[in-house]
Amino acid sequence: MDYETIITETRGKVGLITLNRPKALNALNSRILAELVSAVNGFCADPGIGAVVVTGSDKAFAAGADIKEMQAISYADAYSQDFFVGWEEFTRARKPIIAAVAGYALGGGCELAMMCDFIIAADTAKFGQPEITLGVIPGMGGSQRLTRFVGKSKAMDMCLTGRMMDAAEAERSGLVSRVVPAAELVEEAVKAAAKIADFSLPSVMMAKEAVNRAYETTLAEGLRFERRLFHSLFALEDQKEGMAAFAEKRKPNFTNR
Ligand code: CO8
Repeated sequence: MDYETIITETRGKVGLITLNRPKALNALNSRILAELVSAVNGFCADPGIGAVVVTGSDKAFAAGADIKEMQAISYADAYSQDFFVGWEEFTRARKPIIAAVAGYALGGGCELAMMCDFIIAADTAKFGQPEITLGVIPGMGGSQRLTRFVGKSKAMDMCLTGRMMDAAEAERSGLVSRVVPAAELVEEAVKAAAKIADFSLPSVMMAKEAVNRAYETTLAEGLRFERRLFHSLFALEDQKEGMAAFAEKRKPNFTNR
């Protein structure tokens, strides 16, 4: 499929999506949302793909929702169309998605990165929720996900002052999993995704589901959920293969069965 606002490619078992609205610093409009969701769904449906990387440009992962598209929207339209509800579909992807962030990840851009399973940041990355400076508040999950990532004090600071956080602070605060030199960002993210894609896909998907459950439920329920998933993995050939390979001191050959 031909896309206008993103570029898709495959690198081995990794699907790579590059946001591509350079003149608007990858501002997220309805078109980019539709294309991103379509690309992610396509990669999730492709049995040859085990993980996905979403990245932007050197200057901006994404500088937020498209302010020029949003500015004329009435309350009636925003409410009745449930404006931007489509982003929820992005979070329903079952294969892992890594955000590779360089430059600005602001507003909806920061929120998109947080919708991914983890964030690898270039040392040039800058995260922020500057919506307050526009007379609004985060609307794609920033007030909720940022608070879970970095805690109340820092999330309040970010959402109330609109200030940006650099890559080092983002790593210190738990927002990003690792920081790499900007020139190596995509290569490092694809390498991490390729490593994941080499594991057994059902166990990768269950690991993602189990970690995500930690955000949605009590500890006792989460532990029970994890244990039941763990038990179910013993029904897979990949569990037999993985453990046999360890005992036989060889590399496992997972077949996703
Ligand atoms: N929307 C639309 N266009 C943008 C955006 C944006 N978010 N960000 C940048 N652009 C455009 C600029 O208008 C400019 O276009 P033009 O050349 O036509 O004037 C071009 O990108 C380059 O930008 P700048 O000239 O401003 O570049 P600078 O290097 O000087 O500054 C900044 C870079 C600091 C990133 C600056 O562009 C900026 O502050 N951008 C806006 C950041 C922002 O406020 N983001 C939050 C947006 S609101 C949001 O994300 C809400 C999400 C929730 C929605 C949920 C709905 C339910």
